[in-house]
Formats: sequence, C-alpha cells, structure tokens
Amino acid sequence: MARGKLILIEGLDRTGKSTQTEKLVKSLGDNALLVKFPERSTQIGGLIDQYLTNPEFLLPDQAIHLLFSANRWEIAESMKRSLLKGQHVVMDRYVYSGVAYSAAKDTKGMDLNWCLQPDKGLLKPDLTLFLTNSDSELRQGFGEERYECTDFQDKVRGQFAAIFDTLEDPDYKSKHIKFLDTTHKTIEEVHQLVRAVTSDYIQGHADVNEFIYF
Ligand code: FDM
Ligand code: MG
Repeated sequence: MARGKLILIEGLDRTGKSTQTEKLVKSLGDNALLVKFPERSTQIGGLIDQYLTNPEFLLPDQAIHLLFSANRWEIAESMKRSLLKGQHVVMDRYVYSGVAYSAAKDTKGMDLNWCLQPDKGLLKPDLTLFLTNSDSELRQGFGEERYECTDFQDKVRGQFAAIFDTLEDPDYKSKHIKFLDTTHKTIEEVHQLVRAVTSDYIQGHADVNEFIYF
C-alpha cells in the first residue's frame, strides 16, 4: 500500500496557517490527520506552553530550543505509523519554525546550523507550503504570547529567508517547497490554492514510497 504524504504549512504568526491546515485536512477527508507543533498536550508540550504563556517561566534559549525539538521527536514514531498506514499527515509548523524562531534570538552560538542539529533524523516533509502575507493590518493585533510582537516577527522573517536561501538543499527546495503569497486573498481563495498544489503533489507522487529525512 502507498504511504501517505507528510505535508507542512509554515509561516510567520497570523499568516493563516491554522485555518488553512484545518481546511486542508477536512478537504482530504477521512484519510488525513492534523498535527500541530508545538503539541501542547504532552509532558514536554506542557513545559513549552508554560514558557510561551507565562513571562515569569524562564528557561535558557538552548533549553527551550531542545524542548521544541524533543516535542517533535515525541510524536515522530506515531506520525510515521500513520503515514505507513496510508494516512496523509498535515502539520501546522515543524522544523523550520523551530530553527527560525530560535535563531532569531541572536543568542551566541545558536546559528542556523546549531539550531537544526537536534532535528536531524526527523522525517522531512514531502511538501511544504510556506505562506507569506504583507497585508499591513497583520502587523498589528498579535496575541499575548512570547514572540508575538512586530520586532521579533521581523527577525523571524529574516531567519526563514536565510533557511530557504542558504541552509536548505536547493534541489530539495525546488521539488518540495512552494511559497504562497496570500496578500489580499480571502481564506477561501487561499484554501483553493493550497488544495490545488497539494492534490497535484499527491497525484504526481503517488508511487513514491521512500521517506526523506532531515
Ligand atoms: N515555535 C514553534 C518555536 O519557537 N519553535 C518551534 O519549534 C515551534 C514548533 O512557538 F511563536 C514558536 C512559534 C510560535 C509559538 O506556536 C507557538 P503557535 O503555532 O502560535 O501555537
Ligand atoms: Mg501563536
């Protein structure tokens, strides 16, 4: 039986990732599963949730980085089992967020390469849809969590660009990563785009069964 595809929707805060992952999973029907990172319901996820929501819960930048990665490793095996059963797995954030948000802190020694190391060996997405949006109203109205402010988001944007321009393998990038500009588009218009790109990919790669790894 053909394995399912690992599909990732990535981007900055407020670019519509959660809305679009939910709509994509629904449109793929019974055969798809939604996984959101960080997955806050596990033990490690509980620590991450406290770090994000409580400004007094302090951890060294290296430690919280490793917890975000450990949170992916916690779920890695069950994701692989679902894929092997033929289910598609749609993720809301994954390794690229892990690397970009940590590297944006400018902590000594925590460059892109350092940040990627703990995720080495995780499954690599078959298809990444990177959502960008330059609607100016998105620059306001962030929530209350750590990282949700314009200055930090600008730094994260720079790190995402550096990942895709310098860290990621150009051949992998051209085959497996699509950039979708959602500026001035409605939720439904973006969904139709996301759906079209995803169905094309799934149909075009139906017989590819080997996995790719970071
Ligand atoms: N985030 C998310 C990280 O810093 N590292 C990671 O590995 C992941 C998966 O957590 F600010 C950040 C990104 C965001 C915050 O994510 C919570 P959601 O998607 O807004 O819940
Ligand atoms: Mg958020």
